Amino acid sequence: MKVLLINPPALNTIVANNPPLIDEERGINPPLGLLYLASSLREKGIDTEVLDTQVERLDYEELGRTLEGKKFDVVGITCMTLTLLDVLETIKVVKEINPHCKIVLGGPHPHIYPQETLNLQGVDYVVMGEGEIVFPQLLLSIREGRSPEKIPGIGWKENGEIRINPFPGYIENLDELPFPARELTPYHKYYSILTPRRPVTTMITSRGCPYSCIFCDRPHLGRKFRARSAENVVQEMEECEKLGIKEILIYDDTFNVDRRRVMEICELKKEKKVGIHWDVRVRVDIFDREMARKMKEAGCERLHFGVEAGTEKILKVLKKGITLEEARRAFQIAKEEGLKTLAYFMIGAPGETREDILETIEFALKLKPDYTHITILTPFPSTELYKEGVKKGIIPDFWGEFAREPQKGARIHYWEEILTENELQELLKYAYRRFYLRPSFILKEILKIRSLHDFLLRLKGGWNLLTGRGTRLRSQ
Ligand code: B12
Repeated sequence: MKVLLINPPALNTIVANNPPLIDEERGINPPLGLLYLASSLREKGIDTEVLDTQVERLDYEELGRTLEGKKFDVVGITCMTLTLLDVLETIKVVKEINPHCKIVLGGPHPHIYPQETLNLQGVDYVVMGEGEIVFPQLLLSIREGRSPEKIPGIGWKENGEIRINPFPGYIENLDELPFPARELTPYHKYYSILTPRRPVTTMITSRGCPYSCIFCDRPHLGRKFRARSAENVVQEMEECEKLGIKEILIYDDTFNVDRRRVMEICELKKEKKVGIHWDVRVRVDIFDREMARKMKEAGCERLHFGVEAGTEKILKVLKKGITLEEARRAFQIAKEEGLKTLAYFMIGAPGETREDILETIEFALKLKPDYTHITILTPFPSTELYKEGVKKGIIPDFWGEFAREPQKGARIHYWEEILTENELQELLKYAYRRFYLRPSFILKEILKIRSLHDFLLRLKGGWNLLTGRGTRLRSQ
């Protein structure tokens, strides 16, 4: 049995009020979830290939031509709510070339909407939650022509009826998982605009987040913080270094939940002389000077902090659980210890006025981060914000609608109780101009240019800022 795992093209992705650079211009990241699956399948002797259409820059015609030369019995596709249109287009191409192959979808979207996803044309199975344990079991049942009725978290169609097995829960010991099979993708091609070092890769050292921000939900990975040991993390870093990778972007929801583990990772990395650079996402309230020092000594380059708002009032509404003072302190420490910073903010929260947003913009400027990423608060499916909005009638159940009938031009609904979407768009543009068109920032960026590619990306970003492009849905 031959399995092909596909990261679909990002040609119809619904982009929720992005900053001036759209995803692909910010860099191309490996499809980490698929690489985890690939190594688990290979460990079980299942012949597996990964096709990352994004790094190969394939459109649908080229995808078709690439598939014509391949043999495969099962195709697994990773699926987010905002990438669903591309997933469906990919299924069409796959089924045209190989009508008998089975299509399996996994990722956040089928986890949230298993029933709706199974109702879509061409979808044979969905896998909820993490796929490393159950996907190999599903493949075995497909090979043997058995119904997957005993495999937890699997959804499928039987005699025209949709069946969904209860969700299995999360993988407890992440150290038991084999490292992602980076060698199955052209790993030398991944890059990020945040760093001149190439190639980059991504990594996950923990799964799950115990905090309760109303705007965020990752139900496919859960709320319980599950962390890999320092030994396991540093060993993977070492392997990345051996592959010639120059920087690792660590995508844990919150890297510093367990302080002791952070210290151990940094110490062990230094001790084993693993020199590779890295960056992480951390919370301001559980960050301190000693942690910053250790991270810097261990080759950490950049810290991403979710600050979200510049007023205590909105921080409370968002249930972020941090204060402005904690944010100020964290940025000061990071800067003093020589770490670069990226601050995330959002505008358009429930109860937020124009004055609140202007205060947030001023606060963002005062923190003096190296980069700022601001978005209009997007109610993502299954978040507390989304559920509240639908319950109160402030937004329709538009993601539910989209999950049932995915159509191009689908519109994201924002929290328009006080400010309209247009007003929020204008404020967003204003915020970006205030931050990125400061002479001090422009000069710093010019000094960072290392290549023509770098220069062109930055030029494009600047142009988008001036013209306001990139702040709208890409599918419209
Ligand atoms: C890194 C990351 C990115 C990276 C890389 C994405 C990638 N290809 O991996 C970048 C920056 C490119 C990115 C972009 C986007 N992202 Co993103 N991203 C993440 C992040 C932080 C980590 C993903 C990750 O590596 N997880 C670790 C691995 C192990 O988990 P996983 O990928 O989910 O895979 C596991 C399971 O889901 C499952 N699985 C996944 N695919 C499949 C397929 C099969 C066949 C099977 C059986 C199982 C399976 O098994 C895997 C192994 O356990 C998550 C948040 C999170 N904590 O997950 C958001 C997240 C997935 N992103 C999200 C979004 C919205 C986006 C964008 C649409 C944002 C936008 N532009 O507006 C774009 C879409 C880009 C695109 N067209 O592909 C949302 C998705 C929400 C949703 N309901 O769908 C998340 C959950 C964040 C959030 N807001 O809550 N993202």
